[in-house]
Amino acid sequence: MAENGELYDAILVGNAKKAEEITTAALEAKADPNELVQKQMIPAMDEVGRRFECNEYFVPELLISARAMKTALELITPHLAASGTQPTGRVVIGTVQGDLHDIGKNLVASMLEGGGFEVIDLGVDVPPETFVEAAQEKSNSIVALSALLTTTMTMMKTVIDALQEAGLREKTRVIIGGAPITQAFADEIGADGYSDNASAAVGLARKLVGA
Ligand code: B12
Repeated sequence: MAENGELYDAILVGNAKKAEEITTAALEAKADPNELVQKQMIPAMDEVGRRFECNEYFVPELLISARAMKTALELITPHLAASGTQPTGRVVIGTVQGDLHDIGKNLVASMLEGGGFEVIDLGVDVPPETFVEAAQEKSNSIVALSALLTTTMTMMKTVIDALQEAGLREKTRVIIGGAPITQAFADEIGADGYSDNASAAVGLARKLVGA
């Protein structure tokens, strides 16, 4: 039997259909959605990453595991949102230009929604000007940037500079995250906050809006 959980196994082998069945059954049985995310889904993707690093998995395996993860996450998101409190603030979120990774970003977006934030998700490969336009349209937003590649993390500074140039920096809080990001990097580029996981991102966003 599954040592780390059946959902963990389904994501690890990239079986989206199984992941869907297990998630549906777990939610019907009133399993804690947050626990499924933290104890099975994220650890499964961590193991996928480890296998990729030691050449046990290649890009096709990453893709099918990512698809299984997304299938489960789509089912879980409404339940995370259902556990939320009062609307707390507004977050414009996206993965920076050049970067197509969106699992962590989607998780952060779901948790923020669950935490009562209105979330405007700009998707992946988002150019700096799109973040600026969204921040302009939705004033007093938190802009949340995700990057998973060391080659794209520098794009976060470009977004902060673009906000500054557009005269929006003062009224926009910028939070950043993703596997290669650190607090030191956040400090270096002048971001207002960093967290290494989706739950802490909610606490961080709440702190920044004074909730
Ligand atoms: C799945 C995956 C893919 C999938 C992505 C599918 C998708 N839809 O997202 C695919 C196959 C497309 C892919 C492609 C590539 N990938 Co890839 N990928 C991964 C993998 C295995 C897992 C990432 C993931 O989903 N983790 C699970 C989520 C839940 O974690 P997370 O993203 O870190 O997010 C959490 C926190 O970081 C934080 N967080 C994230 N964003 C934000 C934002 C804010 C505001 C906050 C506060 C917090 C926060 O909260 C999240 C939840 O707790 C990682 C390995 C790894 N260990 O990260 C490699 C990895 C990121 N990929 C890598 C590489 C090299 C690539 C490719 C270049 C491979 C290639 N040769 O084509 C391409 C690049 C494509 C591109 N232009 O973006 C490298 C990057 C190395 C580097 N130094 O930059 C990694 C690290 C693998 C490795 N060890 O070599 N990849």
